Amino acid sequence: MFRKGDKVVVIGVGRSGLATAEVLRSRGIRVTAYDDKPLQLLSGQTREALARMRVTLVGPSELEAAIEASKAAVVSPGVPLTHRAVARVYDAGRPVISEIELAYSLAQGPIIAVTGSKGKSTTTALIGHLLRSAGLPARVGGNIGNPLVRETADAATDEWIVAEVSSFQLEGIRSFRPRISVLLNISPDHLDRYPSMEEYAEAKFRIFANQSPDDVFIGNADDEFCAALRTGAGRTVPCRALWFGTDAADRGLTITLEGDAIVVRDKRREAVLVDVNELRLLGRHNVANAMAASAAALSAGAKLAAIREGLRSFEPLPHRLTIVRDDAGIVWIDDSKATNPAAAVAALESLTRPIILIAGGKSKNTDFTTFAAAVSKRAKRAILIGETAREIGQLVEGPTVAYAPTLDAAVEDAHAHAQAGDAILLSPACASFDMFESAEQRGERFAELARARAKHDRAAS
Ligand code: UMA
Ligand code: ADP
Repeated sequence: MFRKGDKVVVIGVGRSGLATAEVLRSRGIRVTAYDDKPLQLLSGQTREALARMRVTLVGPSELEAAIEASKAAVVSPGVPLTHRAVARVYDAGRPVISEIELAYSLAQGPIIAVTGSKGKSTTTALIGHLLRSAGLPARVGGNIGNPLVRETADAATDEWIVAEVSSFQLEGIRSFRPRISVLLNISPDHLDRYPSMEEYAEAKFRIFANQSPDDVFIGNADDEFCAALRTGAGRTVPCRALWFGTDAADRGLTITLEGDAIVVRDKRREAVLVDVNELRLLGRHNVANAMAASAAALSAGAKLAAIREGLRSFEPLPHRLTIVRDDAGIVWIDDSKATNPAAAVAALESLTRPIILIAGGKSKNTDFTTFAAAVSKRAKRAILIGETAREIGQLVEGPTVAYAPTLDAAVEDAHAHAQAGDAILLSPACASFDMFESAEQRGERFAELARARAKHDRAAS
């Protein structure tokens, strides 16, 4: 894509932008960076990294000249394509590409790309685990946290690259073509960036836009937006499609659920993969993720026995329905990564204990009606925090609703009202950025507070 000596502008100097700059610099490409934050507001680490790579950060007044001198711009996923800096790149007639497009241009091995509103990280990590269990070399990267460009730049030709890709990343692709694509589900999310669900879904559909007839698409037949692709009435998938879903009577499904058994059915066989009770992952939503990951691993050539073993041994990722404390009869569950209503509904439906829920946070313009109905049905107390607290609280009927100014105060309230047998669940249904730097930081604070309460309880008894 670029030759030694070319100039490139990198827009946004977070994880994605810094990795892009690093990989480009290592190939002798000259990089200028732009960020809405001026240099003095960036972290010491970022400033050091820019200095080490000899990348200059330009301000708004120098940006135009930098773009004019450059061949293209690589845009970080958090920067919308409507951003004024990106508009200037378009005005100058230079290509705007995303980091995953750059990553793709460097990739030597085959790519499995996973998208969806929820379940991406779990499914991506699980596919990596299943491939490795089957003895197939694999790397995992992308939206999951480690920028894809670093992984593809280092990968060997026979290594599978399992990439979690967000709608933001897919907006900026041109030729990104995964050998296997996975679309898990589409539920309301990021409606602060997309004007409608249709436009959000279109960004997700870009995952298969460049696939060829020899490639594979894996879709969720239970999901309304995915299932529409199956009828062929509207948009169609340009390659072989495999479907997973829970309707055992549907003979068109390659992976399905019969009772508690995940079953694989294809031309060659009909075999039970695993009993869902053997999974270490909680909830029906994770059964869908396990089905999707199994379909991807099978398509990549993994053997059934290895997939079976991998499904049994996979541990849930942190902050996704993770038990952080279990004593005095009370279970504390960190589900901070439930950053949209559908994920929080999945959590409420996965637990059988009485629930004291802590929810709320930064708005993404999603509707909370379905979530509030699930709270009304499943929670005994809802403690609401952050920007969206009142909006959610007004919709909840039945359980006691309390408002807390901080997560610390919410945990205090939850602990004061918990009885043996209860679950204290942090499943916010919202982003974290109104109170925390990230969902991880929010989850870590919750776990820290839960453990501190444990010490306090032990000291008191
Ligand atoms: N910035 C601007 N202007 C803007 C927005 C951001 O200048 O309008 C600057 C910020 O000041 C900051 C930098 O851009 O310096 C941040 O870039 P970024 O928001 O793209 O974040 P990164 O740190 O590069 O992380 C990104 C993904 N973040 C987003 O898509 C928002 C990470 O996904 C991903 O793990 C990482 O690249 C590595 O690939 C996070 C995420 O929240 C987990 N993703 C969303 C989600 O999962 O829902 C899509
Ligand atoms: P993503 O990477 O898409 O955000 P994760 O695997 O990190 O997805 O999970 C984030 C949150 O979404 C967790 O709370 C998890 O329990 C929930 N979740 C995971 N898979 C699904 C799914 N298929 N449907 C709804 N919620 C899900």
